[in-house]
Amino acid sequence: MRGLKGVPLAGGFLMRRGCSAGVAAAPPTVPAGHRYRARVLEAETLAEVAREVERTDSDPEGVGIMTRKGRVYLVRLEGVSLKAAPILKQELLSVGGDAAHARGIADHSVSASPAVLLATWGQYRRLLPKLERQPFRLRDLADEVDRALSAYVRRGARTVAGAHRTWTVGDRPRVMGVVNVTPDSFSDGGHFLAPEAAVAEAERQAADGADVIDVGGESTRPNAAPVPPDEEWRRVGPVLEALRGRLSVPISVDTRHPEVAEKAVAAGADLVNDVEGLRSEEMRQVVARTGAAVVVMHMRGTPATMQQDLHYADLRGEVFAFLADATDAARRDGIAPEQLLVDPGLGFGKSAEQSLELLAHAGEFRSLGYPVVVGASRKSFLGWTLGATSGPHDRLEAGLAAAVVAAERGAALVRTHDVAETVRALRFVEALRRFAERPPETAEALATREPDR
Ligand code: HH2
Repeated sequence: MRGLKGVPLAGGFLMRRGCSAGVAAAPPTVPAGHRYRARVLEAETLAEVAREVERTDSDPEGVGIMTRKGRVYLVRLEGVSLKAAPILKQELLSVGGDAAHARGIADHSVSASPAVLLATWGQYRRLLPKLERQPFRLRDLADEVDRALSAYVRRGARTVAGAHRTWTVGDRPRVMGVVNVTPDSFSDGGHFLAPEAAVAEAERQAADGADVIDVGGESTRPNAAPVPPDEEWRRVGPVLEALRGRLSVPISVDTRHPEVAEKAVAAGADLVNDVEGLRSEEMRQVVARTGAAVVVMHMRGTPATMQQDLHYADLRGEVFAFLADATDAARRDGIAPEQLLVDPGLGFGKSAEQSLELLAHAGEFRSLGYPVVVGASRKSFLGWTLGATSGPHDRLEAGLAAAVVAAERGAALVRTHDVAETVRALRFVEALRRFAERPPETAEALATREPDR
């Protein structure tokens, strides 16, 4: 490759015109300049692509057409069968995209393969109807790709349905404040064990701009001793009773015990924050019966065991599969889509590097179609980036940076102990997003923001 006299390009080379292998080029007579002002544009969303195309004074009809070509979306699939994979690749190539799959598909040494599809919005629109006419379950595959893409590009307000009220997320990054009524939580243990202290903290957080208050009675830090449900209720019950009708924002109960969740909803909680991700059938029944909203969080094992085995063959794939299966089971058990939120569970059975990977890719979980919650506040993976001696209270700035990254990736709700600071940091993200996503002017281009059915 070097012999091509190329310019390094992130692992590859761009060939200079007029150069051939092994032949030295004549030195340029004039220094390379910027006659055309060549500038690589940053356009993440289709709206941004449309605005850039518009600014060439392009024909309005052309804006829509070109916007669909302006950004490649990568979609990963698991378990594509030996029979389906070659057809999928062929159909993608026929519309100008491509698909990666295992080498073993060619020589039939594997029976199934993961796949990564690479195509523009317009290419997917042409691909999906073609796949619908194909055998080997490619119709189902097309439907799932369609749903994932539509969910991923969807931005803007949506309603969450709680037990006693509905509220809005997605219009701007929102904040879930944490109040731990525990003696042993890793960062605020013992501060709010007295009900009056917990109620005052909840009121303070609401005044500071929290959009939801999450009240918990059991620490789920690594190796925490489990708390029996009756003890957990003794802690959170009086706080929830006292808060009933006192706050204008919804209340969440952070519990993995169905009996606590049920009593909490009866005492006014709107949302159940289940760190066990609705693994318990009884919990799914409580949520379905009470109509509570629910955060489905990924955790391996229990807080007592979760840090014992940190090996994942495919971290993001495993977390995604868990959340997909858990939300599918929830829907089968009568929980409505508007009740569901998902959370990759940073720090829950993950190393520091793994939590960073999940945070960096938090936007992928939007493909599931539910609002994404991210909790990084004061966690040890933040400390890991700062050096071994840092404690939970040295992590404010890193926690704010993590909140900003999560919101930028499209998290709807950021869970934090530092409400006032996080609200201020996320106002900035909101301003940035509103600017970046100003709708394009032409109606045709606007239409490209929506799935093109
Ligand atoms: N993190 C903690 C607890 N609950 N819930 C969701 N949905 N996401 C999280 O990341 C999350 C959570 C851990 O933090 P904290 O409650 O402050 O600590 P402790 O479990 O020690 O009480």
